[in-house]
Amino acid sequence: MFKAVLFDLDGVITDTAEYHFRAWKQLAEEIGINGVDREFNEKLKGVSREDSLQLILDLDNKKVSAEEFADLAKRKNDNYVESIKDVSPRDVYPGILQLLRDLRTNGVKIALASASKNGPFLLERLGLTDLFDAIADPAKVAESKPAPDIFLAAAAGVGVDIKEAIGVEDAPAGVTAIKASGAFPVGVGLAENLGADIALVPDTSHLTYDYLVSVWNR
Ligand code: B16
Ligand code: MG
Repeated sequence: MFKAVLFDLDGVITDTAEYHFRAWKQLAEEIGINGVDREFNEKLKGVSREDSLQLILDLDNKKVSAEEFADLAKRKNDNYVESIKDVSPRDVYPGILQLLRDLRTNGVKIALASASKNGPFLLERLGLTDLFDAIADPAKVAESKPAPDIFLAAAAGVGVDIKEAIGVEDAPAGVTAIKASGAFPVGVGLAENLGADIALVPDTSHLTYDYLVSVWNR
């Protein structure tokens, strides 16, 4: 049996993937870059703030100074933080609270493996902090998703061998990170985005404890 579940946050626990998208789109348009649509956004999901900004600038071959780069990243984050200030427990995606409770009841460790530096703040707003045994710190890992580092840090945080852990992700970069880590990947979303070779649920209401047990034993 698996001993830990390592959760991505944005797009798995709550709908903040949408707020990230809107904040990036607004920033891009403010600097005259119009290519940040939903299709392009799939490339940004799970990717760190700095790497996301670089991908957006690359859309238009735009070069900026280090100072301007830092300023743009801050502008996006200020915008994003403003949009999540009213997040509440009602915003937890369907099925997630029950899943976390069932994992605890069954002695399975729970860790956060989010690229977001706003992760701890969001877990507080969502009322979920106490259900998590560990939160991996994205500021302390060498490489961000699609590198495996954050999932390895999350498993280490709960003292579980990565091979005995399930990773849950909504983003292509995140699925690649889980596969590279050696954890068992479970995707939330579409096969056309995440690949048809992993266990997939269309949305979190299907992400039950029994589902995880069944795919683990498949
Ligand atoms: P922040 P996840 C990721 O979170 C988001 O998917 C991605 O869009 C964002 O750029 C990244 O966190 C960094 O977030 O700017 O708040 O530090 O999906 O790994 O939970
Ligand atoms: Mg995500």
